[in-house]
Amino acid sequence: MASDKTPRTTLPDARKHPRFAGVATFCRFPLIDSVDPSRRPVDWALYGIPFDGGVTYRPGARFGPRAIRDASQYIKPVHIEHNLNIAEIFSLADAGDAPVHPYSCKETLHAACGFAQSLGDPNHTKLLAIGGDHSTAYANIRATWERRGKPTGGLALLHFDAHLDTYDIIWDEKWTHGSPFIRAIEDGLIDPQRMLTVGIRGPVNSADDFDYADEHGIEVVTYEQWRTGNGPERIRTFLERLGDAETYLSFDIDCVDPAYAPGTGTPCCGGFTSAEVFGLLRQCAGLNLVGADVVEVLPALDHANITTLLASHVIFEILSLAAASVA
Ligand SMILES: [Mn+2]
Repeated sequence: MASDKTPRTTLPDARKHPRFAGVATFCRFPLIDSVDPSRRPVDWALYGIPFDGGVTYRPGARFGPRAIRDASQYIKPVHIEHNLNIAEIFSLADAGDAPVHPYSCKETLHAACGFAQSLGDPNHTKLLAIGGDHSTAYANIRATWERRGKPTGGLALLHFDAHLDTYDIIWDEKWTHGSPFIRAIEDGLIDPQRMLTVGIRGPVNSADDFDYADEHGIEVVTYEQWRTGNGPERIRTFLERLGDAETYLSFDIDCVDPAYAPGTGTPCCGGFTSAEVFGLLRQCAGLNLVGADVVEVLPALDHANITTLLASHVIFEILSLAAASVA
């Protein structure tokens, strides 16, 4: 797999600059201000949204971006199954953290969306947000839609999660980590007929929880349907139906079993292993991925960095599947 291609992302040589030294950026990518856009337009800008004011249970995901940066120092650029080097295919940059308003979910989403829209070249750069709780996904979906989806209607959505996240109002509040997709659908950012949610499992509050998905045509594959039922076939059919539609990927770390991802706010037992979820992500190669997020990592409840390490590998898998589609 030796290559003589010029890298589009300059990474520090780990044989000269140890992975445990220096200021941590996501996956050791350069800071966005150090990338000369006239020489090398940024293909994917990664940025943090350190906000957890939208949670309904255990807080702490505001510390996610910083902890994931630290754990991601061990990410290397070559994906052996896709047979590619993400640093050769993409110019990748860490754009720092979006501004947040810790006492206001709505103001945070507005500020984070504005920040995301300012990154790189609006006609070219794609956005990968690292949360933060799942409410922050709305900001990156809106910024991505402004860049990509607006002329063609709503974006397609691939959603990995233990929870549906289409709950309307919780504690009199419309903007929570249970509601990013209902708000994005209401605002026309996401086309529910081209939305797939994978990894759902119980217990749930009420059987009615599934009504919104049923009424709007959202394809829901529970973990058990994936493991023992027709889930894999339905996922394949969904991906074929998407074709080259502009697709956003939202990855809640709690789709993975708490044995593999204990550091999260609303854990749900009996989910994907790390290897299973990597397999699913690899199966999505070929998608026209135009934006993504990785959310709900709660470092204070993590053990031995299991969850932050997994989140950084999920970021690598997402960038690699995007690279596999253009390589
Ligand atoms: Mn979620």
